[in-house]
Amino acid sequence: MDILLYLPDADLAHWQAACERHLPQARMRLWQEGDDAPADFALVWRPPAALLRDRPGLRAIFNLGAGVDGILALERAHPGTLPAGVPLIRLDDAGMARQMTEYACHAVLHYFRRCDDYDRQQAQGIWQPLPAHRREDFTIGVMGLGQLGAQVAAGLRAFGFPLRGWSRNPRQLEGIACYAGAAQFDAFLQDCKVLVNLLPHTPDTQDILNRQTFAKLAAPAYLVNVARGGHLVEADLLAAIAEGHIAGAALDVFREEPLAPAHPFWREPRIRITPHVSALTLPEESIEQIAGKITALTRGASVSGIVDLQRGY
Ligand code: NDP
Ligand code: OXD
Repeated sequence: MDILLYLPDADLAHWQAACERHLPQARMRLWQEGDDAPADFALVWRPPAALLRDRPGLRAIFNLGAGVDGILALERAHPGTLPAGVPLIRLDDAGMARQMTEYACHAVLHYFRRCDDYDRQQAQGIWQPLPAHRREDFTIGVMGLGQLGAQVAAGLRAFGFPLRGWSRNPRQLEGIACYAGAAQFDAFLQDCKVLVNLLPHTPDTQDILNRQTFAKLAAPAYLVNVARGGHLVEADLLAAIAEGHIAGAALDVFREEPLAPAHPFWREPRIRITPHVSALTLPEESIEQIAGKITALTRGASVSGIVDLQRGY
């Protein structure tokens, strides 16, 4: 069995060692420019079109992340890159939900406990206790209740905050008021003090974090965007912060990554920035999951995580 790996900026030796442990029967090679030899499976993150197009023998493509917007954008730009009939399979959690929960809880608690204010006070040498936020007024809305969003909502709920969630199809999650579809979006937003975005980036969700959305939150509100930069209208966030409607934001993802040195977000003290690290792809967990799916596919069994190309996630 031949496996082709493409994962820029990763510790590839680590990935190959994990592959040897979980798929000892496989020969894994790193894709190099000009490699058009057969492969049974491709394990890729934001690959060049030449890696996938017309690849002989390809039985499945494993996306080495949860979000497939990058690879679907490649298909839109170069139609036919994704070979017809070859499933595209995303990572199902694979250790990312716990990381996302840690990140979201940290961001929310940092704001809830007024650490942003105390950081600013410390910078000026000010000792001044501030009134606490009331937990019962601190409704948190989680956009996207999938592999990651559902666990993030459950993790935040453990701190006793009122929790809401929003998805495309109706969901039922213990202790979380669930809303679904465009028709219930406004009701979901109303009274939220914090918005945590865990939607996939699709044509339906592009620019969804915009001035109109912010206006429906309970001011001043806080934003945690850990999904994709394409969800956020950056100028609208800066304007909402300047107007005081949004108190601040924790942003892990950006329209252009890396975020350009001249970007105004760097100079807005109410925005906290991390470089797309809220949930990293973990080699051991990912390869273990993929190995299980390869074994199942080889037996002719079905697997979870097959991307619906029409839906876009
Ligand atoms: P899933 O596909 O498991 O879940 C997506 C959720 O979003 C589902 O609940 C889905 O609804 C909902 N949804 C999709 N479209 C809409 C819509 N138009 N309106 C309302 N709800 C919608 O994704 P994951 O939880 O695994 O991941 C979410 C995203 O997080 C990824 O797509 C990726 O962009 C991002 N991510 C970021 C990382 C980082 O390091 N910053 C790391 C990993 C992921 P339904 O349940 O009805 O289908
Ligand atoms: C992902 C990511 O989608 O790392 O998995 O952003």
